[in-house]
Amino acid sequence: MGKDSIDEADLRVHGPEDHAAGVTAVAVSMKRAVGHMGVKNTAKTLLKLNQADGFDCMSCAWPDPDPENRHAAEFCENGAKAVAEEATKDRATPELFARYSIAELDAHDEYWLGQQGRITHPMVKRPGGTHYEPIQWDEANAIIAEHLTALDSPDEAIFYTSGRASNEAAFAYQLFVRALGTNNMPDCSNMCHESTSIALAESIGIGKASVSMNDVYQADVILIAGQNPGTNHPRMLSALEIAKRRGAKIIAVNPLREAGLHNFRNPQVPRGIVGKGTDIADLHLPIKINGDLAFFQAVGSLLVEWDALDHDFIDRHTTGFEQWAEHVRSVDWATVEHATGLSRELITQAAEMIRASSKTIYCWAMGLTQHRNAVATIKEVCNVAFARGDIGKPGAGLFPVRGHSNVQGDRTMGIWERPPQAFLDSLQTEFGFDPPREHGLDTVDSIRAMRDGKAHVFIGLGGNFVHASPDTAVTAEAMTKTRLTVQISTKLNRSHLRCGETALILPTLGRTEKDIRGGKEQFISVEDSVCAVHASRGVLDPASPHLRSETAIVCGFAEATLGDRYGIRWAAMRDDYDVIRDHISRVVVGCEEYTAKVDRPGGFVLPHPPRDTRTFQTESGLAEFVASPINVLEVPEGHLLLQTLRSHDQYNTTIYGKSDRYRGIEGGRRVVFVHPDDIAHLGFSDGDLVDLTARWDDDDIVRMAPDFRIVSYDTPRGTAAAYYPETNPLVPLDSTAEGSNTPTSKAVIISMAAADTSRTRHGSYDTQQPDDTDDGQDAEGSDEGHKKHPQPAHLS
Ligand SMILES: Nc1nc2c(c(=O)[nH]1)N[C@H]1C(S)=C(S)[C@@H](COP(=O)(O)OP(=O)(O)OC[C@H]3O[C@@H](n4cnc5c(=O)[nH]c(N)nc54)[C@H](O)[C@@H]3O)O[C@H]1N2
Ligand SMILES: Nc1nc2c(c(=O)[nH]1)N[C@H]1C(S)=C(S)[C@@H](COP(=O)(O)OP(=O)(O)OC[C@H]3O[C@@H](n4cnc5c(=O)[nH]c(N)nc54)[C@H](O)[C@@H]3O)O[C@H]1N2
Ligand code: SF4
Ligand SMILES: [Mo]
Repeated sequence: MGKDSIDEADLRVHGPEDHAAGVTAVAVSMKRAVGHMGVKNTAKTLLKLNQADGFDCMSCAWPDPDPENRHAAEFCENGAKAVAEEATKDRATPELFARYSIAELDAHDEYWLGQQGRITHPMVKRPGGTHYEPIQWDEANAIIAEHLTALDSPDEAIFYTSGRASNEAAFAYQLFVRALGTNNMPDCSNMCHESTSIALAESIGIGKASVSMNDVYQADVILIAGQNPGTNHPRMLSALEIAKRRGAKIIAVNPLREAGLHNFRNPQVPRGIVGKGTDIADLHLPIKINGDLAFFQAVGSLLVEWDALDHDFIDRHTTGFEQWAEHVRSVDWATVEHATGLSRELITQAAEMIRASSKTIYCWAMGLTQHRNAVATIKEVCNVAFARGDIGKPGAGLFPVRGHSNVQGDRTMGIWERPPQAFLDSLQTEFGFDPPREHGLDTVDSIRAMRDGKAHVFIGLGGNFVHASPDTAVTAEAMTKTRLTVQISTKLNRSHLRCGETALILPTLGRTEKDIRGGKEQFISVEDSVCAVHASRGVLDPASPHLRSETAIVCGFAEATLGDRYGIRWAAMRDDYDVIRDHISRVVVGCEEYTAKVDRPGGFVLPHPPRDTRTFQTESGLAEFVASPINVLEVPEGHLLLQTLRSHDQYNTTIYGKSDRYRGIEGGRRVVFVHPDDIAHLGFSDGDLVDLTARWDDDDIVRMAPDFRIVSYDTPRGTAAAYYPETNPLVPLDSTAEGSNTPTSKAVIISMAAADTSRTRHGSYDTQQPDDTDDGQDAEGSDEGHKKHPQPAHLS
């Protein structure tokens, strides 16, 4: 597959930009919006985007300012692109599915698939079929019911959720899954901020950010580690600009000098258009990939050495300080410098800024969470915050910036394979059945279960499981072994093509669209990164009359499967989301009077004990200092440590376009960014075409992604960067974070070899497709499948 795997003929490399946004951002937003939606719908949607009476941006989970402080244009370039992508006038109709077989569709890349437009009809692939064909909703629901009922145990089914689902859909979905009898609810969070959820739960008793937007404006110092806000949370730059104008200092901890961390030209104000913009980072630490645990520990060590500690907070609210202080006092600077690639002077400068600040906010995203030591690293961030008393006071706090726009809300609503017992108790009281208590499967374990023939049905509430998950070849193969896959989707993606024996595509309304049910206009609700929950109402007519909302789809197959088991009123919930919200009011802590509260302008903020009252519902009842050893990830000679990241023109596996303006890439995505000295050292030249190979010492599989152009780039020696999802075939399924099981997408040990141009060209991951992956090995003779190799040990 992937016609454009090698010949990204238009690829041009300009070198990175020194600022983010500016007038180009506005021009790009408008061009995309008008190109996809036309002038009328552009005006209709963009003016309602992120407004109190409009719809919530479906892109990232960055919070909105208070309703009275919102601009008329309260969105960014990437928000506009997300809207354009959903509200496009293009349609993937039954004719498209009749014209192309599944195999032919699979020959195209993710960009092409998305460009076919919105799916208009429920579609089915029947056993042995080569094409998708239209199907009626009732029959689709009957197929789901039949397959689920036929299982020996409900634990043989997997119910995935991507973080765009509304609170109402998520609540109904988890209710259905638990009434069926399983907690097999993997979600995109498992690949995203799971390390955060686990670390924070242990350190502060709740897995969410302890700050509000106003805190961001008031902070003295904002530290941003492992996050690229200019692309992935662009409106964060507006908030940082406000903070900076009030005197805040910003520290960026990032292997790359990302344009958005450098300078921001706010297109909403004149100085952003004609002026030089606002410099963002006062201090940039170009850390080596995976060096953050050592970095934060070194900062902690200096704070202890200087006695720059909030003793009052430490005495009253924390436990474990002495052991931690003892541990960091003996930090070995040579190890720190080796792990971080940073000098002691630079780290000291950062620590001095934190010492001088009476209120610091610590932000992080995937650069911290997708590592083997991610949970320990995030606990180390907490340690530093505790040492400074930076939690539960204005202008300070922990700020994991969430990805998908409602990923946090989905968790609040119970989408979790490890649900808290108290949540299950409330569910039991409300609905009168005893929900399953044992933990379910997360994303990685779900892949294993399907691969090993232990799970036979996969249902995805949004997302693109096949291409978002690690080890693409293994995941794709696992999916094709199932009896039934069901994808609730807006647009075509890889997961529709690497599917089960029977496969359903259930097309859904998106956020931009009006949702009329039971004769009235329904609204949905979402939660952002700072625990603010509010309503969202679409404005456009649905892309097709055959679409149903996610909530209606879930209630539909739930009723078909469970009938009136436990007396759950699926039809009532489907036709009036207030009925679901009444249940939420009684089941979810902090959501009393949910419908009324959520529908006020700006909604309401969920309780957060550490933020609100400095109370910590941990095992000890206190904020917990945790000491962790520093394990340096050693990369063997001849190899590089690869991080897989997002371009400025994609939303996860949805590719909007093939450029990455801020990093100076145009017209192609198969590039690998490498330091010029490493390029020379490894015997290559800038622009060479290479195959990337990854090895993982716990198995003997050689994973390969072909045909990447080397781009000389300012990344620390020994490290490399390339885009997700093209590089997902390189991420080993078993290489996950300790404690959270999150794939280590930011630390893959790779080597480069001159591209094998004699090979028949395939795209992205088909080259990984072994003849038979049953045991992860492939038949001899397959040119580029999984090959057995003796493995050097290279992780310490
Ligand atoms: N436009 C757009 N917006 C998005 C998304 C999108 O795809 N497109 N995705 C959404 C989702 S689901 C998420 S989770 C977020 C993701 O938001 P980010 O986490 O910002 O996304 P990534 O592109 O993965 O970028 C990771 C950043 O971490 C840095 N990094 C990599 N390894 C390390 C390390 O070891 N240490 C440190 N300190 N830094 C490191 C990289 O250089 C990069 O700047 O964005 C959300 N918003
Ligand atoms: N190598 C590598 N892998 C990664 C990451 C990485 O950094 N590197 N990041 C990980 C992270 S942070 C995440 S969150 C996951 C993302 O994993 P997913 O959430 O599974 O993937 P997405 O690409 O966001 O899903 C896109 C699909 O969602 C569907 N969709 C869009 N809008 C809607 C809607 O409103 N409703 C419904 N029902 N469907 C809709 C469309 O059909 C679209 O094709 O990927 C992870 N994988
Ligand atoms: S910052 Fe995120 S939520 Fe806000 S408009 Fe941009 S993409 Fe949408
Ligand atoms: Mo994410």
